[in-house]
Parts: sequence; C-alpha cells; structure tokens
Amino acid sequence: MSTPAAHPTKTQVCIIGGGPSGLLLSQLLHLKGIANVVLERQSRDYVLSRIRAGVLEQGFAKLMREAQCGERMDREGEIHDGFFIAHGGQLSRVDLHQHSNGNSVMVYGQTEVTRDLYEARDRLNGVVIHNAENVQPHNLKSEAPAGSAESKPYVTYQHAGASHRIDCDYVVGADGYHGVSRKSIPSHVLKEYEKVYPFGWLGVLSRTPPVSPELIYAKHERGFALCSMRSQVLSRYYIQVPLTDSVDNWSDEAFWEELKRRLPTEVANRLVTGPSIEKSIAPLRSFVAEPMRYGNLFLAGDAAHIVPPTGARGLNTAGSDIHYLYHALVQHYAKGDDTGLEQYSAQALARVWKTQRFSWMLTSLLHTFPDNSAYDQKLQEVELQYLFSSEKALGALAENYTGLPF
Ligand code: RFL
Ligand code: PHB
Repeated sequence: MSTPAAHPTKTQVCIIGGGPSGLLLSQLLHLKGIANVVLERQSRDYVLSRIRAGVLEQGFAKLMREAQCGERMDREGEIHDGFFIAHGGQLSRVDLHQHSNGNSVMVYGQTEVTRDLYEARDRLNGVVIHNAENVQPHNLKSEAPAGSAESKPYVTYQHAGASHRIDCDYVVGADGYHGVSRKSIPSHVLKEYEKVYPFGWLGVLSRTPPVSPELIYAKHERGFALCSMRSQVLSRYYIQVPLTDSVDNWSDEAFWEELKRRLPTEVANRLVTGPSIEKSIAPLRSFVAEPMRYGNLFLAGDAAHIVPPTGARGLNTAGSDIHYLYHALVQHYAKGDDTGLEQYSAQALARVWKTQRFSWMLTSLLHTFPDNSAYDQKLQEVELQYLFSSEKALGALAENYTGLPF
C-alpha cells in the first residue's frame, strides 16, 4: 500500500480518480520521470471489488506492457481469436483473426488490470491517496500570464479530517462518469450528448467453468444475453433486464433459468450453474462530453464518455485517451512542445465517436427494444443475415471489436 510520508503539496500532474485510467496514466508518467499524484475517493478494496470489463483490445494490452504491468496479464489472460453470435437458435462464429488481419482480443478482467496497476504503483512508491474526500480542482483556466504561479491550477481535498492542497501544472479528470472533474467545466463550455437505453444488464459472476471457450453474444426475443468469462473456472454472464428490475428480485435460480431460455438448446444443456459470487445491474447508456480539455484540465475515460458494454469498448477507449494524453504530456515536459496537448481533445474525440457508433450499432442489433415494431425486428434479422453473408461486413465488425488503431 503506498502510504505517502505526507500529503504532497506540489506535483506536476494531479490525477483525480484511481480507476484504470488514472492509475495507468500515473504509472506511464512516472516511468518518464513526470511527478504525479492520484486522488481516489474510495478505498483500494472498494475499487478492487468492482466487477466490470473483461475484454481488452491489443492496443490496451500493449499499453499495459509499456507501463511494465503486463506480466501477469500475458501469463493468465486468454487470447481469443473469435466470438459467437447466437440468433434464431443457431451459433455463428465471428473469426476475428481471419477478418482483421490476424488480430485478436485478450480476455483479462478489469479487476485484475486494476490490481496489477496498484501493485506497479506500489513498486515505484507512486503516490495514490485513497479515501480522498471533497476533491475539488481550482483555477483551471486562469487569466494570469501563462507560466506564472497564479496561472497554475490546484486541487483541494480532505483526508482523515484534515484539509489539503496540491499545486500542479495540469489536472487530469479520470474520475469516471459520476466524478467531479467534468462538473468543474462551466456549462456554457461543455456540450453533452446522451442516449439512455430502456434496459440494463444483470450480471452474475460464478465459480463455474465457462459454457463456451469463446464469448457468446445471444440475440433472443426474450432479451439479449452474454456468456463471458474471467478464467477457465470463473464465468461472467449477463442478461438484458428492464430498468425497473432490482437485483433482489433475481434469485440465482431465476437468473440461470432465464439465461438458459435465451441460449441455443445445445449451449443451455451444457451450462454449468452455481452460486453467484457477485450480482449487479448496470443501466445502459451512451454519453460524450465535449471538449475533453478545459484550460489545464484534461478529461479521460468514463469521465468524458460512456458506452453500453455490448461492444466491450469502455475500458479500451479509456486506454486510447490515456495513450494520447500520456504522449502529449511527455512531449510537453521533454521537449516543451504543446502540440499534443492542444490536439488532445479533438484527437481523442475522433476515436471516441467511432467507438460510440460501434457500441450503439451492436447494442441496437442484439437487444430487444420494448417499442420495436415488426418492421424494426425484421431489420435486425436481415442485418444479421447480411453480416454473416458478407466478408466485408464481418471485416468491419472484427476491425472495430479488436480495436481501431490509435
Ligand atoms: P472508473 O473505472 O469509473 O474509475 C473512476 C475512479 O474515480 C473515482 N472517483 C473519484 N475520485 C476522487 N474524487 C472524486 N470526486 C471521484 N469520483 C469518482 C472512482 O471511485 C473510480 O475509482 O473510470 P475509468 O478509470 O475511466 O475506467 C473506465 C472503465 O471502468 C469502464 O469504461 C469499463 O468498465 C466499461 N466496461 C467495459 N469496457 C471494456 O473496454 N471492455 C469490456 O468488456 C467492458 N465491460 C464495462 C463492461 C462496464 C460495465 N459496467 C458495470 C458499466 C461491463 C460492464 C457491466
Ligand atoms: C465481460 O466479460 O464482463 C464482458 C465481456 C464482453 C462485453 C461486455 C462485458 O462486451
């Protein structure tokens, strides 16, 4: 556990949020000699108890290696060359390898990514302050002459009853959708785009062998279902549920029964069930905030954008933000060149919108929408028929799922 001897009063980059985005940036900057502090509202145990993403694109995995955090991921993560789409009682395979010039994805949970990042931060004595309360960035866009002390931002927070202040050059808002950073940007500057879907995903983690060696995305008239995994002994399953449902209404038995109904019979017959070790409902939402820079504040990851989990893009898109921001900050500190910082928002958003499009497309294709007409349903069906009859359509799916270049 990194316990700072004292709370630093000065750093170069103050990062708000100790999720995967904040920790990855912190580690990468540290390796380049750029001082930084991470302020996290929750305890480490709490952050590590969140079960979220499971699929990493190669670009994200590469960034983990660059951050010297890839060893366990490469040992324990599973390379997947394809996945299945179940529809009309059949399983159709999307061969990612074949349709994306030999690309693949890595199945390795976000919880493990975060654990590896914390351990790396500890090894280098990185400063991660947990249980930081009332974190607030200040002076993000000052009128004072650039470079003067008065022009610089600072961040205040409370910890164990005491108030603290960190002066810095830049603030990075990596504090997720509910964080304080985006809210610090004046509303006349920020433009928000949002789409809320009329359903959520009920997710269950169980100590059972996965039903399939590769993920199965199932389209069914009763609602979407997903069979995923964390390892050969740990499975992660999801079913689409109405937003009005609560976890308390779903016993394990009811969950397994409903999941089986939505899978092709031969898959349902081999499903191994067991007690859930985690069960939660996530609402599905698409969201983008523009711009991703305000003065000396840079937003990254879920703080700036959210996708429905269908395309497995959220964490991966956070990774591409961190890639751009990391290189821009290195360019600034090593060469005094601010081009990357100036281009950050536009560059990150260009890729963000492509992942929005893909996540929306896959969500629309595979879910049951309460107000869909018979015509809408026919379109979903023909879209799937077209997909599996066209090398080019499969190529586009594989290209997006394995990750657009950054
Ligand atoms: P996080 O993970 O939300 O971390 C933000 C951190 O900031 C802290 N925080 C604050 N700290 C200080 N002061 C404040 N005022 C603060 N407010 C908040 C929070 O405590 C937290 O620790 O954002 P980050 O780092 O940008 O990471 C983003 C990812 O977590 C997210 O995009 C993914 O989990 C999305 N996602 C998936 N992404 C993928 O790429 N592949 C997947 O397979 C995938 N599956 C998923 C997913 C998300 C899901 N849910 C639950 C929404 C599956 C699901 C079900
Ligand atoms: C997961 O394993 O949690 C997971 C996998 C693929 C997705 C979403 C979530 O598209």
